[in-house]
Amino acid sequence: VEASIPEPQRDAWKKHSAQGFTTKEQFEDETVRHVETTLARSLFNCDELAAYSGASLAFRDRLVIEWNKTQQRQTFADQKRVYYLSLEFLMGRALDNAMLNVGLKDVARAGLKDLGFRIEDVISQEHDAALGNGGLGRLAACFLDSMATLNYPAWGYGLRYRYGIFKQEIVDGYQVEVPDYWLDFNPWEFPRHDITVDIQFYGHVSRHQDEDGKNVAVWEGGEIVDAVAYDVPIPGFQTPTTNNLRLWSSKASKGEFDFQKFNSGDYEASVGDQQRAETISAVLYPNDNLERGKELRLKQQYFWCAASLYDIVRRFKKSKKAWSAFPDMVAIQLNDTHPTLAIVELQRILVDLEGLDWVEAWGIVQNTFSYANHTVMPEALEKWSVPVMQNLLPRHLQIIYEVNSQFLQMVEKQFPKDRDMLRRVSIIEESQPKMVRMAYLATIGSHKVNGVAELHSDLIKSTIFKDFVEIYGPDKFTNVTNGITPRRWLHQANPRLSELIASKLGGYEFLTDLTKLNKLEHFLDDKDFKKEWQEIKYANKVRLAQHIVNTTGVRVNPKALFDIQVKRIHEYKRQQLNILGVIHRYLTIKAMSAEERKKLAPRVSIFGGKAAPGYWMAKTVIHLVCSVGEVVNNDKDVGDLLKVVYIEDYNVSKAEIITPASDISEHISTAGTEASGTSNMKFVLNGGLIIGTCDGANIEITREVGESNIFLFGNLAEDVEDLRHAHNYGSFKLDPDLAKVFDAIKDGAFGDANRFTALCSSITDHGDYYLVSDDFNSYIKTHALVDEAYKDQDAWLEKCITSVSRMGFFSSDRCIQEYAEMIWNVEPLVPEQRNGK
Ligand code: GPV
Repeated sequence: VEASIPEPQRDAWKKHSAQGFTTKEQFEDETVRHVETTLARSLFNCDELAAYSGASLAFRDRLVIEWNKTQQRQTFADQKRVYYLSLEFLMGRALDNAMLNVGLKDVARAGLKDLGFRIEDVISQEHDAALGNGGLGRLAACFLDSMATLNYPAWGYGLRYRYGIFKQEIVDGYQVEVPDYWLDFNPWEFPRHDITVDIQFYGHVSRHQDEDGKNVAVWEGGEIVDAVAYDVPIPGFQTPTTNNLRLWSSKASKGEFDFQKFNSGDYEASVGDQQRAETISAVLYPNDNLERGKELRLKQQYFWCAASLYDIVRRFKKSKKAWSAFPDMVAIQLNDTHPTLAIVELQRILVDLEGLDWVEAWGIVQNTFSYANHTVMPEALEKWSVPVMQNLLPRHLQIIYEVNSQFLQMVEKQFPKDRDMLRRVSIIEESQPKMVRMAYLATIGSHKVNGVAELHSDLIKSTIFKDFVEIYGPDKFTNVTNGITPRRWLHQANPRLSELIASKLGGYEFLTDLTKLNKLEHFLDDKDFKKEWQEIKYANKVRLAQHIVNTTGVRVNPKALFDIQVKRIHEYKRQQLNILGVIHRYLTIKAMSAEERKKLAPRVSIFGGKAAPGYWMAKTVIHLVCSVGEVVNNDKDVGDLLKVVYIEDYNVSKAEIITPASDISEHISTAGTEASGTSNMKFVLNGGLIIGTCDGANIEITREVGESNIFLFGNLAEDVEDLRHAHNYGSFKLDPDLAKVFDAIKDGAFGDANRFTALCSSITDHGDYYLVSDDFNSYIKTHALVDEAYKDQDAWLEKCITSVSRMGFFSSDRCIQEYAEMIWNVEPLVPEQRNGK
């Protein structure tokens, strides 16, 4: 308040208030000004990167103006806000998105042309913001877009990793990881050096009497690290609302920076301390669907939770409301269990620092938090060792024990004498060492828990949270099926398709109400429309083919059927099933007569995705794909009938090129393992069909688009357990077609067979946990159906258009509305539209 300009000077201030550009002339003014002054370059020294920088700074100015106004408006409105806590935000590029969201891409295109640049070249200068691994991080990014677009007062909180997900290079058919230093020039973040929070680690807990004679816990000693805020503006689409993503960066605390060492000349040791502090936010853990329990990861989690909670509580305290009003002003959404310590931290703040009574504080905590679960796979469920937590966060461990003790007392009253129930639901697993089960803590500390697709939400209720459904009743558990933002995944990635749709529907309303796509079904007989649709798909395939030849040297025929699987490499996602199927196709082609080959539809099998650096089996799958490509692509017998390519370094900006170019995409996880999947939605929204299992959101996609418009295969989730049991205790019978594929591999058809022994034997000798053999026949047969269907291009096109028209449900806007109404209980804050919008 002391920093605000006195009343008499405010008019002068307002007169000079920044406006930002709206016309082409102004855009050029601003861009050139930034190139010449902010960047200190000139027209003799302006490459595409400088043009990108200048244009970005011009757009950034516009965003910042609305961002400031949005924050003022939200503060003034004094209503409930959402805080979305996620360790990952996979944002991708910002400039293209900013241009489209503020509705000035055409202005920028014309302006850049005047200045001597092509907009596409300028946009592609930007380095992806890749602070995430896969679906979980990208979901967070889609949610930010939807929350801003729907005018919800919402903040994202995350970590500002110095190194995001590694860059993948494929060298001699193997994945090589290269560090991704992305912060060299990042115009989209604002350091807030004035917003710094002290974060404590280690130390011990002692007990003191306060003035009222109350016994309070005091956490003392240990070390302090500073959290510095970096803010990123998140513009909504066609609305002035511009929300904030706050990312915390770690730094040695000023108080802690060891001046003793510094002054005594031990400069190196003192710098070493600095670097140790900075390690906390240095690197994103590159595991997807896997937790490894490393102490540094726990440090990251607490650092980020404590800084975010401090910020949220400080904002609440400014409103001078009673603590009981906290859940009326604050909804905190936990993206998986990674931020579960926020629950404990809020309880600590309320009880230890603010002096609330335990029970009242715990009520506030439960009403504030909600938790979204993203997997049932045991290896991905977070557990932290009690000794590790005891050392790093002694007071938090005490609080967890107290929460557990009160919870177990409640359970014991409800289920007297059920010792096994108490053992099963305890937050503390009685293992060696003892472990804190974070999913249970998150469930107990939240008022709602949701899964991310219907099947997944049902599965968590019958497996990991079965006992908790008995204890709390079914209403605590709910489903919110994932979605994707149509702005990035249709309008930005596939501008021509978006434009064609708009021309038929009479405008772009479908981008903010995706259910409007259903009107497309009226144009199934419109020949010109269908022709243009097909031309757009073809152009998108040509663009991808160009990318493939540029990056791999392999020439693929854009008239062939493009069959794409791009996602993190994981055994449960079954890229191994895909490549084994490709080998089967290759062997089949080799055995055919020239006549038979003529009848075959040419295919391009496209793979992409990163393997966690320590995931040896996943890396072997990449190597097998590359090795098969090496053989198949150079086999004269095969020619265009089959090509196999691995696209290096799959990320958000590559996805924007790949997604619009599929004829069919693969979503073929073992039933019951993929919580939802979101790339399935992206591909169908872009006019591609799916081959998939009855898993995750595939099931709901089938319900929406109709069974005749999707290629489903394989065993059902309900049968998986029995099949696995039969593998282990009955006799395992390898599928005969798959056996032939393994024979070819073992014969060295794709190079040294030893490199693939473990991959093959995981299926043939070690229980085939992911049911590759069980689903193989069904998979092959379904691919034959795909081939057949593709021959009738007219019918195929009709399937595609019909599917797109029925994808309205999968907008992340619908998701956010469900969260807002069912879980967060927040209202949008709709701004007055300016400039006659
Ligand atoms: I747990 N997911 C992810 O990307 N990383 C993780 O560590 C975990 C889950 C994914 C699921 O695998 C997808 O099925 C889901 O669509 C996505 O989270 C978003 O909910």
